[in-house]
Amino acid sequence: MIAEQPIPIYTSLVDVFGAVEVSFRHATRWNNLAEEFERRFGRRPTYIARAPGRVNLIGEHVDYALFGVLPAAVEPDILIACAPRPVLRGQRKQAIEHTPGSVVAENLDDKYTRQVFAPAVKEPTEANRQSGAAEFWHLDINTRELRWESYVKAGYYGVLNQHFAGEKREEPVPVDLLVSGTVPAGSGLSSSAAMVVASTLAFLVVNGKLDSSANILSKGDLVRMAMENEKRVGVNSGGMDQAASVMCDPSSALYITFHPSLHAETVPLPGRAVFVIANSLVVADKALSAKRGYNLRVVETLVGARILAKSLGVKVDANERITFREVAGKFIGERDNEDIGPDNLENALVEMEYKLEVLKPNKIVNGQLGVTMDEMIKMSGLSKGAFEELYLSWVDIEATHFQLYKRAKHVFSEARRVLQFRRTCLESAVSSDPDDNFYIESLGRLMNDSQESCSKSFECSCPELDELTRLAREAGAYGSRLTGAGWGGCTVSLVPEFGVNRFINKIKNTYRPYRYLDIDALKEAIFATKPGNGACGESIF
Ligand code: NG1
Ligand code: MG
Repeated sequence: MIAEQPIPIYTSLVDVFGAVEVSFRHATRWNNLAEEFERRFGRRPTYIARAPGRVNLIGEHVDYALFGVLPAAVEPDILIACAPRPVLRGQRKQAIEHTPGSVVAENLDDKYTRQVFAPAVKEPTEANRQSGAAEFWHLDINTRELRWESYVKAGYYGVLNQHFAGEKREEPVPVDLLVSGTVPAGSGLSSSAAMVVASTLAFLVVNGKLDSSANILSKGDLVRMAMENEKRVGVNSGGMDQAASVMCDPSSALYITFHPSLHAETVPLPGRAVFVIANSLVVADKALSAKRGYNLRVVETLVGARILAKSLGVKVDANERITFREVAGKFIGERDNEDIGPDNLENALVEMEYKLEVLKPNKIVNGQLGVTMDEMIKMSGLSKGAFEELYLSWVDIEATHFQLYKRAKHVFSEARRVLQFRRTCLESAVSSDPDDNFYIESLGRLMNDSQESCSKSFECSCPELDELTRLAREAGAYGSRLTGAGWGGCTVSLVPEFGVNRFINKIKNTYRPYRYLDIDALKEAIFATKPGNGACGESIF
């Protein structure tokens, strides 16, 4: 079980990347970071934490319906070099740098300015103390603005409250840290999860919470911590991003399931498959578009699940926000806390596709498949008050019509494509003919179908993403689709290994927004990546 494996702490770069992969480029970047740390803070770092970004190969907008997803770690990553700061004896605690657990955080990229902060001790209330739920430490995190240090603080927050909240009131050490990141921010490659994972890991180890065999942290533990920690920045993420950053393996994707609990399994990818990531350069403003985008989709899919359950005679408690995955399980007799497994699930999805018709409105007006708020409430069988409490009270959305049928059609077909993609990869791994193009072509087709469904049914694409995926297919990709939430950000294309450079050049010449980029910006906008290693740390002696 991957989730139960310990987080690897290495003592050499060869172990971090594997002997074959440790390139001059990697070694140079790690050494430069250590040297720059020494130049800025006057001593060597004791530890470097690494966490990669991720690309979702298939399975978009299905994690919050609790269906499985298939991401892979990418090579771009976040490195955090750190060391405890010595506290001089007799020093008066005037400057913030001398308070317990204070942090001086710097970033190699000078657009992210130096930050100094310290956690404050919170006196727990008696009720909290008794229930054991007390949070002893508080860190101010600005959730209204996007700030780089918020992700560093988010990781630290969880470490403070999990490891320094006991009765003996141990104090966290003051820390200096230096960040180097190559995951482009805001492009759907989850630089946020990489930062939170690396930060969580760095603060654990610099505080001696991971320094012996008695202090082993499992990959699953780190995922759960990072998921909770990232919520501190104000994002209710599904868990895919942190799991991928922590648990991925080279040459494989990760099949992550969330029902009945978090579980991950590696899925080998065909050796000749290269994934090229291309940024549409449209920046998806998640906060602004949430009302009509992400959050609206969450509501549409949750309400759709309740109506479907009702029509199938699946029992749902009055205050339960049942998901499509749970409805599918109950439909074929899955018990609580059971997982019927990929094959049974695939059969259930096929069988259920026809049942989704109940989500269509009685009257289709102007070809529109949407229902109004009143119609939707009526279909749910709930009173207006109960409906609003359950589905609208915790989220801000803006819509006159709700596309329950189209969204469900995407979720069910996408969940099935994930299972087909997984099965195709497993079959390819045991195939006797490694040169057979059948498997890689099948994977490409599934990716194209996913894009079509994201664009037409889930409506989370945009003209630039549609254009870029079309150009990718014309340039020789087996398949191409948006990755991440959509409405902007990156695409991922499956490209034959021997044609990667030609492919990239073609896109550079045909996707208009790339014409205005200089060489460095282009390198960040479009690049090939093979699945990489998940998070780890290196101790420097
Ligand atoms: P991105 O846009 O890559 O952050 C978001 C969600 C995922 C998932 C995808 C859509 C967050 C932090 N992540 O990913 O959980 O729902 O959209 O598949 O919100
Ligand atoms: Mg993110």
